[in-house]
Amino acid sequence: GLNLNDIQGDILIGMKKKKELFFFFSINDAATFKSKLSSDIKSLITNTNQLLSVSTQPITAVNIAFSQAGLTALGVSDNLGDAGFQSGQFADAAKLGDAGTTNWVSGFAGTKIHGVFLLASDTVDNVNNELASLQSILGSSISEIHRVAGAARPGNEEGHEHFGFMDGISQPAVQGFTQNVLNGQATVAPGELLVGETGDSLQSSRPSWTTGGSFLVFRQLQQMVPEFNKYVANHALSVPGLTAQENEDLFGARLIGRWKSGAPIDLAPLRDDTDLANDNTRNNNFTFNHPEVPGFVFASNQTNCPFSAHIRKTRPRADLGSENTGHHIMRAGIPYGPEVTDAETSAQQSSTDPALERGLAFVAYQSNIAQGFEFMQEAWVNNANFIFGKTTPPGVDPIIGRAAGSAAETPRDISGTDPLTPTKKFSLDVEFVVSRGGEYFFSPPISALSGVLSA
Ligand code: N7H
Repeated sequence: GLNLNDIQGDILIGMKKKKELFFFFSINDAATFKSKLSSDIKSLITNTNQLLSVSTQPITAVNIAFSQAGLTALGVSDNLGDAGFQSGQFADAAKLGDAGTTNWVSGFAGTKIHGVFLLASDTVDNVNNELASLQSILGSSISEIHRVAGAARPGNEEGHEHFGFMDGISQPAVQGFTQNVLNGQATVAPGELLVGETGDSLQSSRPSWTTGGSFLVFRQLQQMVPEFNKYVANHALSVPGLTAQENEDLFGARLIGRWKSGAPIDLAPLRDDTDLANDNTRNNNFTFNHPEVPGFVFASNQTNCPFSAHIRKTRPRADLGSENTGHHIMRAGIPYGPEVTDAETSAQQSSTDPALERGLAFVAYQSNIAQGFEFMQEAWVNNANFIFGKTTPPGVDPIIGRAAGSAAETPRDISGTDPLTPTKKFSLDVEFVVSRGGEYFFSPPISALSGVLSA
């Protein structure tokens, strides 16, 4: 079985707090850092068992992860067996479809970042206190490179990302770990998410100290919210029987594959259904295929959900015949940045004020970056011909898709969004999500913090 006392808490269940700080650092003095890592830091790291019960959750949960440059700085020369991790995310920018690296935060550009602390709690004060104690333990052995302060959105928007859509609904269930598998949830072997566990195709060649660790992909994804809202308003559909507002909401929902409430459009194709959204026995229980509908042709029918919808591009369900694709990730991101201001809304201005940058602090865990995040972004999201075998090429994912190797704002043709004329294309010439860069990390088993990583 899995050693839940050794696996960091964020990987399988997420820290799920209202505030989460990502503190990116470099290591200046490896000897001091290692000694503190083992003597003081290790005992502050939150494991999976601690998070499973409210009574054992710390006030502020803490996780830690290292980049390849960080392992090298610590003198760890073991090959973890992951090419993406080894070269770092900056080297991967073109492959991911980032429009160059001019939008990258300077801290992410290169391989300066050695590690990241993830600090999660109910309040910013708790998070800052915990950070202060980590900094006082580590002193000048580390330097801050960058930070991203995540926060759940206020009031009724809690749990929703900045475009307004409920997030965190669909996650893979893990064999031997997930207690109640929900209808329509994909079940994966633990080794698809955790290095060295059953189902990790490189299990036999991983260094033994890495067992139970996971690769953490971090991306700072800026969201152009006023632009998105304006675009959706300007592209309202004209489905008979719907009000103007409903036709506008339907266009937005068809970009994502879910309504803002979280209800899947595959089950609620015309209007939002909040009962469906709130019922976790139903809100994942769909496959995009409808054999129960007479004459339904899976290769051409986009009446309920476009082939290009974000949740279909990133988890094609019945389109691939089986869930056994080997391309699943566990997501643990949180929004960052302020709410849209009245001035932005009334002026319908563009998101140009750096003080108002907002987006998603995207976090994905997997045992193999090439098969997880990279594959999803490159082979599915950014591939205009995926989902394969359909009568109309879907185009890229309208939310996060990029035309490969192109500059920003290159028009991308997307189809399927109009249920009345599913072959109709529209040309997307704005970027709703701009990559500000990120890094690839390894979230080690906690035992390694007083083992190989501090030796
Ligand atoms: Fe996505 N969004 O609001 O549009 N995502 N995502 N994502 N995403 C999902 O089902 C969003 C991003 C996945 O199992 C929902 O939990 C935004 C990247 C996967 O059915 C919503 C950004 C990648 C799923 C969003 C963003 C993915 C998923 C529905 C960037 C990987 C689950 C809620 C700013 C390359 C699919 C839910 C499934 C769901 C949004 C990024 C992947 C609302 C705004 C970079 C696998």
